[in-house]
Amino acid sequence: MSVASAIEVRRLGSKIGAAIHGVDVKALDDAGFAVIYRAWLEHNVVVVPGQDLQLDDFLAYSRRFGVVVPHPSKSTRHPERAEITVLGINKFRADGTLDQAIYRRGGEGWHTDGAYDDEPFKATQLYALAVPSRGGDTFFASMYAAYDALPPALKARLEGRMGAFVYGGRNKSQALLNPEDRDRPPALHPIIRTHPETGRKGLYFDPGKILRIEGLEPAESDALIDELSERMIVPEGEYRHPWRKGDVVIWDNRCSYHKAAADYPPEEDRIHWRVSIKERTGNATTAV
Ligand SMILES: O=C(O)CCC(=O)C(=O)O
Ligand SMILES: [Fe+2]
Repeated sequence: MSVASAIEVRRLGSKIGAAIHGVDVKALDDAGFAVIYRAWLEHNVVVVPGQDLQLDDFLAYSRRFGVVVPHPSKSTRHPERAEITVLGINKFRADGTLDQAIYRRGGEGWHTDGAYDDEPFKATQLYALAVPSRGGDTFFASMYAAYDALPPALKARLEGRMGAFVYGGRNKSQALLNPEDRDRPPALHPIIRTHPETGRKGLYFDPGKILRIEGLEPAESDALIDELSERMIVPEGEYRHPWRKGDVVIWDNRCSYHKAAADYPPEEDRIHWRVSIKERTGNATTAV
């Protein structure tokens, strides 16, 4: 039984990331879960190593964080559980060539999941089923640290400004979407976004999904997007996760960025189950 008193929280990065020890997420009472949830709000990325989960165990644990919804990329959904995306399978096409959209998924740059949605994913959680012999880490970085490090004049210039975000952004990178899901209108979010649970401000930004900053001339918007792309990652706000089979990792898309290293030997397996989690209140409908 995973009870609160047996749970140990260990910090990973200096401003982001914590590991939870002494837990079996299948047997976690409410007080034990409260310890994990509090650690997650404080550290934004939480790693629970050494878990042995079936599909429904992973879903049941994930639902404690919010509403688990199917991801818009229909072709990569698990055949038996639409809410679970399988990362890293079917990498090779019938002709033997590597499908870069699958191999490099999440590796094109720093991002936050679901910014293209009016109600972006609160969290994303991965469960590692197979890890390669080298490479394949995931990088995380804090939006709070990014905001805190902005020059005061830039903070003032961004306050109240909205960003317009779409899947694929200015490059229209939509290879993993079915054609019928490709032309959705942009979602608008404040660039300086207050976290609904912690009340802290973060730099809510995603260079691969933002189209423009509302209310600016196109050239000024592009220049500001370039500047924010430079400023979004502050080194002391980073944590790099080296995966082990059995790791469960959840990140808070409201206050952190991440990217996959996309550098492991392609002939090796790197397979995760992934869920996308929305807030429990509000319009918790599917993202499609
Ligand atoms: O595979 C990874 O390391 C992260 C992929 C990613 O960006 C995601 O699942 O949202
Ligand atoms: Fe992602």
